[in-house]
Amino acid sequence: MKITAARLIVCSPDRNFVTLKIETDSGLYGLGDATLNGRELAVASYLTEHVLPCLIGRDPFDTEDVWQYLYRGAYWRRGPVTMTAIAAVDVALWDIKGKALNTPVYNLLGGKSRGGVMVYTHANGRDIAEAIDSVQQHISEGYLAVRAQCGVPGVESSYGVPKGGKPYEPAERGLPSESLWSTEKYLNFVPSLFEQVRMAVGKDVHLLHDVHHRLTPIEAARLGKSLEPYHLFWMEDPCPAELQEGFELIRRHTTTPIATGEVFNSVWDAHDLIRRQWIDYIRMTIVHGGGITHAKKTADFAALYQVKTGFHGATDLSPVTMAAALHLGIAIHNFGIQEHMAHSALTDEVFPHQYRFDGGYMHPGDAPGLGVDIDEALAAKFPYQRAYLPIARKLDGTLTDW
Ligand code: EZ4
Ligand code: CO
Repeated sequence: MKITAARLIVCSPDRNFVTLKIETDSGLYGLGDATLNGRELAVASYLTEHVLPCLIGRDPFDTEDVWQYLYRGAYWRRGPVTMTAIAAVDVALWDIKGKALNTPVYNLLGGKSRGGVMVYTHANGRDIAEAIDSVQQHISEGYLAVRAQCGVPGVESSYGVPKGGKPYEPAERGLPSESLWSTEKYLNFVPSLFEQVRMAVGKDVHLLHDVHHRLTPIEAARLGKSLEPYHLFWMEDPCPAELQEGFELIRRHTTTPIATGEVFNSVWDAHDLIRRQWIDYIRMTIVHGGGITHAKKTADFAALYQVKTGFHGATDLSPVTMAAALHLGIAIHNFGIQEHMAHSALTDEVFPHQYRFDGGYMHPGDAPGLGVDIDEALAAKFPYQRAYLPIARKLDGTLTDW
């Protein structure tokens, strides 16, 4: 089999998505997600100008060789733009491979290690009462694990809290909006949030929380310690993770489990975090971390150190990435949990898919390949619109991590 064509579909059904379609001389095609939230066209250009011309004539079964060709062969390596571009190609090739062999991709990755993929979803509220309602709402939908975020008194527009009654969406059209941040107010508030949520929902529900890179290691250590009585499933991204050894300090002080890595793009970003056992869950996602080929290797490396996966799964990861994550998640032994922030009905219509939610678990479905398609005619009705993630400033105006 040979690759005959490769092109991008850039669309915005409620939010921007960049999708790669690779066609072959067999008539089969594969889809890959190339969405990098707020920097979409950089990846699109990297693919169109530099990668796609090199794919024509290659055998789509050669996922390892194509991956090395795009990684080592570029000389310049790693970084979110490059690794998202490589991921798009890699995932599209796995999709083709599954279709050609008439089997779901999970069968090429080890088969099923479990009956379903446990997912967590997002609950949020402007105040604690609303947050508790939101957690309970998701429990009644069948979720076994829920992430709780809440407005912090005295801090305008906290991370994860929706504006104006709309579902929370991490990117907004127009130029970047600004939000304010106070570590002091946050640290004083969050323990009371989880005290009340835990009291309301009982012991069995898995509760998670995303700190979104906003603390220093010693502040994160304090937070982790103060949350211990409420037995969180994890504390996510407690601090910016460029400084991997910063996590050693957090670890020394708290038994609250730690998840990090949604902004990572290769195993090298998490190499020390994993081999030193400074984290419990690695969140690097398939779309930003070099595709299924590299995510599988990263998961296998993490397994040696009893670190599990907890892949990023917000709405800026398209249904193609969600499907890929579910195929990998059901196959690997050290799967931990999968994030599931539901896409809008319009996004789901543009990307018809086989995966489904049932009683707290998701299943990738049994269609050959990934089981996701794209309705190109519908996608064309929703052209790309520039959008950005917000930025954050401290109360005195200093730019800080969003
Ligand atoms: O801010 O996906 O855990 N989920 C998250 C997300 C991220 C966005 C960034 O594009 O942290 O809400
Ligand atoms: Co996060």
